[in-house]
Amino acid sequence: SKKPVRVAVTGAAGQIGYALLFRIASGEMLGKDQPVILQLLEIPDEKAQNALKGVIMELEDCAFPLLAGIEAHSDPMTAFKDTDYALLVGARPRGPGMERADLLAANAQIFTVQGKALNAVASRNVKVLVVGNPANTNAYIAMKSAPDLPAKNFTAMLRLDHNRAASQIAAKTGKPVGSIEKLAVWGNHSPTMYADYRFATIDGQAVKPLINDEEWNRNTFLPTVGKRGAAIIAARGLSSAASAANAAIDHMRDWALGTNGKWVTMGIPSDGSYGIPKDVMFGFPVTTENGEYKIVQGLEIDAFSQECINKTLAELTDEQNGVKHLL
Ligand code: NAX
Repeated sequence: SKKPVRVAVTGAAGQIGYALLFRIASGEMLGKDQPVILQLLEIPDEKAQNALKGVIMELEDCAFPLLAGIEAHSDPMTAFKDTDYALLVGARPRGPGMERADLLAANAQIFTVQGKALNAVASRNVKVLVVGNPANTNAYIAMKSAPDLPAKNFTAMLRLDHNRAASQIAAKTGKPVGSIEKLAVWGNHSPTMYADYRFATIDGQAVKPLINDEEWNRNTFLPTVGKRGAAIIAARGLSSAASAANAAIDHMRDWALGTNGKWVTMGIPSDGSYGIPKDVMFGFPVTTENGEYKIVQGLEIDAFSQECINKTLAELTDEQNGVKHLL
C-alpha cells in the first residue's frame, strides 16, 4: 500500500474547511488508494482552536481507512512541516468599514507569513492551492515569499468559476454538464474573470454555434458566472462553501492525477503566454500530466476576448501593485 502524503489545510475550522476535509480524508482528492495525514491550521484564538478540535473529533468518528493521522496547529511553521499539498483556505474577510487597501494589507500579512513558512519547512515539491480571497493576489504573495520553492508550485483557485460556467452552459443547451469540454476561464477570481466557451464542445460538437447567441454570452452568461458568488450569498445568507470545497478537490485531484487531455482552469503564474506578463497569477486553460500543468497554447484571441482579458489583467496588475511594497 502507498505511503501517506501530508496535506495541510488552513482555515480548517471554517465553512469551506467543513465541506473539504471529509472529502480529502475519504480519498476523493488524491485517490481511493492514497492515505493522507491532515495538518490543520487555524488562528491561535481559543474559539477557533476549539472549533478545530470539534472538527477533528468528527473526522475521527468517520473512521476513514485512508486517514493516517490528524494534527491541529496554530503556527504555519509546524502546520506546513514536510507537507506535500497545501490548501490555503483561511483568509481575512472584509470587515465593516474596511477599505480594499486594508483588506489587501491584512491578507498580504497572512500570505507573506505562510509563504515564508512553506519556503522554510514544506516538501520541495509541495503543491499549493490558494482559495482564500483575493485568491490570485494571495497566491502571488505566497509565491513571492517562497523564493526557494518553484514558482509553478503556487496556484490560485479559478475552478469554481470554471464549474459555474459549465453548469450555465449545460442549463442553456439542455446537455449533461459532464459532456462539456474545452471551457476556459481567463484572469482573476473576481467578477472580471472571462469565462470563454468559444472553443467548448459537447460530445465533440461545438458549443458556440449550438448556443448561437452573442447577446446571451455578453449580457446573461458572463454576468451570471461573474456574480454567482454574490447570488449565493443573497440566497443562502452565507458564501459558497460546498461548491468552493468541491472546486478545490477538483483542482488538486486534476493537478495530482492528470486530466487525460481534458482542459481545466487553474490560476497559475504566467509564463508570458497570451501576452500576460510573467508571474501574474492568472486563470488559464491547462491540461495536466504527471503532476505538471501545461497552458493550452495557440488559441485565437478575438477582439471581444482581448478586451475582457485586458480588463481582468488590469484589475490583477492593480492588486499586485498594491501589495508590492509589502513583499
Ligand atoms: P470562514 O470565515 O468560514 O472560515 C475561514 C477560517 O479561516 C476561519 O475559521 C478563520 O479562523 C480561519 N483563518 C483566518 N485567518 C487565518 C490564518 N491566518 N491562518 C489560519 N486560519 C485562518 O470562511 P470560508 O467560507 O471558509 O471561506 C474561506 C475563504 O475562501 C474566504 O477568503 C473566501 O472569500 C474564500 N472563497 C474563495 C473562493 C474561490 O473561488 N477562490 C470561493 C469561495 C470563498 O468565497
